[in-house]
Amino acid sequence: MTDLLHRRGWIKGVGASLTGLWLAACDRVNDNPKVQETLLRAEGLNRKLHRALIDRKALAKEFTPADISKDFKANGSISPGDEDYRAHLKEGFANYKLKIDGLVDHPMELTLAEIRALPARTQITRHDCVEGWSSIGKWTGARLGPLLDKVGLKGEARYLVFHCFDSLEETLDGSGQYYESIDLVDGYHPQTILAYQMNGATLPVAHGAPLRLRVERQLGYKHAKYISRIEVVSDFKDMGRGRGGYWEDRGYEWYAGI
Ligand SMILES: Nc1nc2c(c(=O)[nH]1)N[C@H]1C(S)=C(S)[C@@H](COP(=O)(O)O)O[C@H]1N2
Ligand SMILES: [Mo]
Repeated sequence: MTDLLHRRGWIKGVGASLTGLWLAACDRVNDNPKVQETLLRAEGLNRKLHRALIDRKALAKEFTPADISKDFKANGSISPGDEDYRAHLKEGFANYKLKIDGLVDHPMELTLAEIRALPARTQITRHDCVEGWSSIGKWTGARLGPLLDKVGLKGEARYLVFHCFDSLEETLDGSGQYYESIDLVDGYHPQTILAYQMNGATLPVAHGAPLRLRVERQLGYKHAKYISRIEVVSDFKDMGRGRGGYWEDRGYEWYAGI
């Protein structure tokens, strides 16, 4: 993970410019107060960037079984009518396969049995929806980080796009189909999982069966339900209406960190 961030210049960029600034500050420009002030401000900015990255890797709060909501609200699509989804549901998802493709070395199609066999994590977390409600639930799923390592991300990979089975809005151009995207910091976050269980039971349809994203440092709409495909991209400009997600295309922020 740290390697990957290094490769993408996240950490290296911060470290290198800090060193550069330090050397410069100790050198010939030392006596120019104006330059010095600018340098100090830039260094402060780099520290903030570094701190921001560390903050983004921090864990979301986890709760105890006693905290689990009796009635976890289901929101948005709760029973997709889309034909391909209905067909999978009818078969109990026996022929469901999660596609992972795009900027990867080894595109994959995984059955639910294969997904259940991947390194898993269980967590009790609070889900916060922008509409102003929260619920606490227990989620079990495959950790996304190890799966990304397994498919192998290409150097240009920047975002993970989660394509979903459901459309919330009927449109001619397909832009009513739910989708969401996250960056690699969230993709590799230890609490980011592809959940197939909720509160110890098979994930219910209302909550995104057979597979939904839990990305615990983000608001509710980033947690894609009914996932059909994960596409690894360098950019999402040409997708949907270009803003990185169904709700982003309708005005919500792409970065919905909590
Ligand atoms: N595919 C899909 N994913 C989705 C939605 C949706 O309508 N379709 N709604 C989002 C919103 S706004 C929220 S708050 C959560 C709700 O998840 P829940 O039904 O498990 O509470 O799912 C998110 N993911
Ligand atoms: Mo939401």
